[in-house]
Amino acid sequence: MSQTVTLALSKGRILDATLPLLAAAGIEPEVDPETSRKLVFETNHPGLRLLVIRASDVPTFVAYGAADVGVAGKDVLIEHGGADLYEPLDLGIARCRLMTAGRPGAMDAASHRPLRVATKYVETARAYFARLGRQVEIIKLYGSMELAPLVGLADVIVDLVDTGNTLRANGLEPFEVIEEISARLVVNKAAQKMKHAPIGELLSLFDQRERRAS
Ligand code: PRT
Ligand code: MG
Repeated sequence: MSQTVTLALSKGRILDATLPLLAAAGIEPEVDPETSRKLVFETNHPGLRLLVIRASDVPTFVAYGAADVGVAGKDVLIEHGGADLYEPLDLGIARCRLMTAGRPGAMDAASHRPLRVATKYVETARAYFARLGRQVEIIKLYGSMELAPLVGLADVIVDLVDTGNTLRANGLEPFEVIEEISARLVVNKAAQKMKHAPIGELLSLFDQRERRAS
């Protein structure tokens, strides 16, 4: 990689799952991004630097070319729209499901009025309930969606579910799967042309790991 490639990641699950893939190829950040307050990290690979940003900002940074490549959950990509990005690789990491959930029977309780849905996935939820032909009122939240049905803010939530422990701990149950989620590699469309070789190298590095793991 003679040109520098900028890879956008987010703290938490995405970083936890991506750093081992890089490490397996001998690539290490200069300092641990999980604990550092820095936002830009050089690596021991002269052609690769990392940006560590909010998960939901990854598609935006990559779409505008502020990062060449990014790792983002399919949930975030669906909500973003994604038409302005290439999505060449399913990394198969950070898996979960985007689901509807609520108190038992909550889907049927509100049959005489629009169902109130709390979520941070406003566009995805709107499209999902439109497909079902169900009238909804969507309430945008930025986190702790599980609280909404408990305090009467919403009938149901649209949120990510992994083990289901968070739902159970709050007396909620999962209803229907909207999407199976995993982390994807996304690429800026101009960078794909301008930095074809180094981006291809990065892709094959992630791809090989995926093949060895499966
Ligand atoms: O925190 P911030 O608002 O900056 O971003 P974020 O919360 O989106 O980041 P992060 O690191 O929490 O999630 C990044 C990505 O990880 C998501 O976009 C998903 O693609 C993926 N992922 C995989 C998950 C989960 N599994 C997951 N279980 N993201 C969140 N969760 C949460 C879920 O929202 C719920 O609160 O975990 C809870 C449910 O887990 P269980 O095991 O109790 O069911
Ligand atoms: Mg979070």
